[in-house]
Amino acid sequence: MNRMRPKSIAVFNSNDIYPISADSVVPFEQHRDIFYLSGADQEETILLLFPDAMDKKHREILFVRETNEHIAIWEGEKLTKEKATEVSGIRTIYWLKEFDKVFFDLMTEADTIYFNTNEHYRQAVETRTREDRFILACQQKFPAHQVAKSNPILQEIRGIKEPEELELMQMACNITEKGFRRLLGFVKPGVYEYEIEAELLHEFVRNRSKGFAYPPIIASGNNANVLHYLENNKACMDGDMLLMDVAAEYANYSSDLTRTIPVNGRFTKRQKDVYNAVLRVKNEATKMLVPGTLWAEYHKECGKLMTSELLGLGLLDKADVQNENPEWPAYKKYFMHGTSHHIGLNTHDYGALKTPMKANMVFTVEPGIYIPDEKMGIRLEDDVVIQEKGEPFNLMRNIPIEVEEIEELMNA
Ligand SMILES: [Mn+2]
Repeated sequence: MNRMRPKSIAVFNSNDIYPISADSVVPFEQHRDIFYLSGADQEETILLLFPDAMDKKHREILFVRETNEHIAIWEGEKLTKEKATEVSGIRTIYWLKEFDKVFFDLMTEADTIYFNTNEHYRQAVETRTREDRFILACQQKFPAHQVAKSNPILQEIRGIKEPEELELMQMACNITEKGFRRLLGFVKPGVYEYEIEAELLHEFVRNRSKGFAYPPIIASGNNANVLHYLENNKACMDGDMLLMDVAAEYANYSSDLTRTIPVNGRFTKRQKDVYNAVLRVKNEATKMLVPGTLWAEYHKECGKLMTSELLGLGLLDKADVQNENPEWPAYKKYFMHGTSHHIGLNTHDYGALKTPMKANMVFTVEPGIYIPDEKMGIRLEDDVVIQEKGEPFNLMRNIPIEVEEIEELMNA
């Protein structure tokens, strides 16, 4: 609210419950902005912020769907007014059916309306969200109001994590750790990728996670060279590597882990060499995640680290590098994705990307080397918190990553 213009209102809507067909729906996932701002994890909820409201009780209002005994019996407990205050800290709670009237009245006091558009750098939304429908209706009804964007404010504040958020993210990482340790004793030649998925889900859910923070990638052999492989339906073969990009959510916060292990529990010399090259890039890249670093520059430096490792592995030669196209450097043949993204309430979270990094931003670090000719794709990924001073704090510091430790645990 401190960053809003004078005499302005901001409105945030819940996500819809998305239909499948007939009466089936996708399990509800709250829009992360209204969740971040209010803690309300329920459909058909609206948050309204109006710092200059003439009536002080209208500075913050949460509108929730009116609950009753019938809803309680069929759908379970929904937010009552008291419970909504308890969850959000907001004193003024109205039923949703009062929204139009209250909103019209407040809009007559306001000059500007903040709309919550989705400006995430990777967004590709084709459906019309509840937020989109609100914006269209509002523009029709209040054509003389000025319009402003909530998104840049949210990108900035959500990008820098509060201590409470870091605690929840650590919890998510700890649950992920339990899942990973469980599967180290489970993976062996002949196991199907989906069996590993089931082991992970079991461990996540019994630790009070809703499940995977994002669709799990469990990719043995050459499946690891399909970056967004989601089938998870092949048998893991003796001698192959197994790439797993799998992590738990906790309290709507994501963790994001990648580990690559040998199916039979022992790395070959070549597998170990490629693995350790990726690990060195990860460790060196992590050191660059300090306040002041620019995301774009960081990625250039990661490219240089990777180039030198690929030369060492004999995958590139000097001529490849000397003749490389600066727009698509030679290393991209084996490492074609980014090294880091913000992580938080969304796995690819909000956060400033064009201004220098700041303390308490949380980033993944996830270099990889993909060699289809050698039936191998190796990626390693941890989540780290930028510190005021010194190297970042690794939320996944306890999850095994060294070759020796992986081999020991797989053969215990
Ligand atoms: Mn990631």
